[in-house]
Amino acid sequence: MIKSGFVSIAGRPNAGKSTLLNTILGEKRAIVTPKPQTTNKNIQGVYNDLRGQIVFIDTPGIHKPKTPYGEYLNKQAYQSIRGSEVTLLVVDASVEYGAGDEYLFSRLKVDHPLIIVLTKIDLASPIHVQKVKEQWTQNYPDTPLIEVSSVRNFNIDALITLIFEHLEVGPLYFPLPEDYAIRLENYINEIVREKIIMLTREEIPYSVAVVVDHLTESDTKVEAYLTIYCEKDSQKGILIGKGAKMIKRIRLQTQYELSKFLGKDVLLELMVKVEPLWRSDPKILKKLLG
Ligand SMILES: Nc1nc2c(ncn2[C@@H]2O[C@H](COP(=O)(O)OP(=O)(O)OP(=O)(O)O)[C@@H](O)[C@H]2O)c(=O)[nH]1
Ligand SMILES: [Mg+2]
Repeated sequence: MIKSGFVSIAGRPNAGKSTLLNTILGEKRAIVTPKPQTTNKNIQGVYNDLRGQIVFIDTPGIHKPKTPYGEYLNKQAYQSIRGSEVTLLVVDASVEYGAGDEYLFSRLKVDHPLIIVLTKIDLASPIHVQKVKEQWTQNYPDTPLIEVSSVRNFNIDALITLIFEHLEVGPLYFPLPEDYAIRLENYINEIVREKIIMLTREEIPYSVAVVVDHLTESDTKVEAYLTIYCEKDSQKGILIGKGAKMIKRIRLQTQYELSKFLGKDVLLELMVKVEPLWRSDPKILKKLLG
């Protein structure tokens, strides 16, 4: 099992909700225009990564209704919010706080975690963003607030991390992408390589190949056995280090980073092997390149 949950994207018309969804998904799921009331029904978009699954619901903008149609739009949004585990309150940080925001604030009732997302910060001065921020912090003290720009893809990863912090382990609502297991392997592999590059001298990084030999994953733990192939005994010596200190540092730093990202315990076994011709060894290349 993984972390999962429904997350509503709510806010005033034209705030930038659909653009945020599209940026998160990396595809055009919801239409976007400069006009308010572009989204007229709840739109679902499923986000998967190694930490879990988020089912986003992009909702119509909440506004003071003047027609039955307007009431219908608001109702769609309220319905989605009621059924969510987390709600993102998307605020256009480039415009002044006004009556529309007050209306939204008076109507929005959530019985679950709320995250305030100030968006379009690429259009506003830092002073203006600060003013909007202060107003919303006053409205919702002790509520997490994050500044993003969908157009610039700024802070979107941090927003996803923040959402996962508020989600619990839950069911899988939609099948995971077929390459999920490979993605996890690749990710572990990348982090090990990053630590090797950061911790060892120049010649080492280009001489090594990291292969995940075995991987198991449960709700709370990831265990993996990896082999680091290098070309010479001297390189093996550097990778292991005096008293095995280097390999321990590589392992501990990788475990720390992975477990922070995945929200699980991570246990790694790292082996260093000399394989002068690993670049030509079909077995290693197959493991490396799939
Ligand atoms: N510069 C900039 N423009 C943005 C950003 N996010 C959204 N926009 C623009 O803001 C306008 C409204 O965006 P939408 O995503 O349609 O807003 P919405 O909240 O879904 O609007 P409704 O569906 O009508 O409620 C569009 O012109 C977007 O291109 C951003 O981060 N930066
Ligand atoms: Mg929209």
